[in-house]
Amino acid sequence: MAFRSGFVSIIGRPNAGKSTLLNKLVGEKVAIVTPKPQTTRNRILGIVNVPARKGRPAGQIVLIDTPGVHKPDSSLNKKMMREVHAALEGRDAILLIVDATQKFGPGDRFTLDLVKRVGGPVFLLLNKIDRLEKARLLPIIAEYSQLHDFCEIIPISALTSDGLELLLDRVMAVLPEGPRYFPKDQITDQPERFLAAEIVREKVLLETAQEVPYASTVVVERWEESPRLTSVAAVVYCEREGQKGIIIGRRGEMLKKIGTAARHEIERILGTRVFLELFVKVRPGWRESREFVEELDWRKQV
Ligand SMILES: Nc1nc2c(ncn2[C@@H]2O[C@H](COP(=O)(O)OP(=O)(O)OP(=O)(O)O)[C@@H](O)[C@H]2O)c(=O)[nH]1
Ligand SMILES: [Mg+2]
Repeated sequence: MAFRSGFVSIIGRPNAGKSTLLNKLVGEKVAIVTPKPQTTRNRILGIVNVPARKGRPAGQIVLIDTPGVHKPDSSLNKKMMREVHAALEGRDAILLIVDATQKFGPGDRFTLDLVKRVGGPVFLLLNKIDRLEKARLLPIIAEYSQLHDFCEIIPISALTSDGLELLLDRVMAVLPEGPRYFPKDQITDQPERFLAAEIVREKVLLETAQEVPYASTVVVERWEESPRLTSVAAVVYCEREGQKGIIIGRRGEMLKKIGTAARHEIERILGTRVFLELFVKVRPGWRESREFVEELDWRKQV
């Protein structure tokens, strides 16, 4: 059977489990994951090399993780929705993922309409079935099949990998014959320094509450590599002095905790020791600045 390949976007509401699914299918962490909605702010490519197995050809799936579909207010949120729209264009298939433990609401309706407008094969993934009683699944499948002519409705757990082999089989079946777009050992197109900034941001999101996670962003300002040590300086931007105080914490304890957790993870990914310096700066209203928000996009930087 001939090699197949294609571009497949993962679309869904905030917190549905898009980035968890991306990481599971890629087999490495390429996108950050937190329990807070609106964690992902950019399109993130993850490359999956699918081995042949009975009845399935070998191939390469280029997955595109996206920010959760929401009603944008700030410049940051508008940028996030532009990323979603960019991911919808010219794809070979779409994975529409929903949290099956949540009731279908107006936000889900809006997301579905968005996906319907672009056409092409759409798989509906009912995620988080590890938290759902089996008996509840059938009525949910019946309800969704009324809403759109999905290619297939597949119950999965991105957390436990339940249903993911089936998903790969089904996606491969709709992909065209095509080349290997990326070398076999490449898992993402993000530069390491951007992934490092994301990991710091993940720790800020995990450690802080209320408005602080949403008002924070991370920029790597210095990146120096030697064979055994990577030296990184990053700035955590927030919008107010009070938020800065929270991120730094009493006697700097919070920032230390964020830095240590991030450093361990970046060391694991890079395979070198990492010297990580973090600074916190206030930039009032940065989320409203279209210019600043665009500057944050690594695709604009490289
Ligand atoms: N129980 C369970 N939890 C899951 C599953 N998939 C994801 N989660 C959890 O759901 C939360 C959100 O996961 P993410 O992967 O960040 O969701 P997302 O859709 O990328 O969210 P945004 O980036 O904010 O749009 C995290 O706490 C995950 O651990 C699943 O299959 N089962
Ligand atoms: Mg995400």
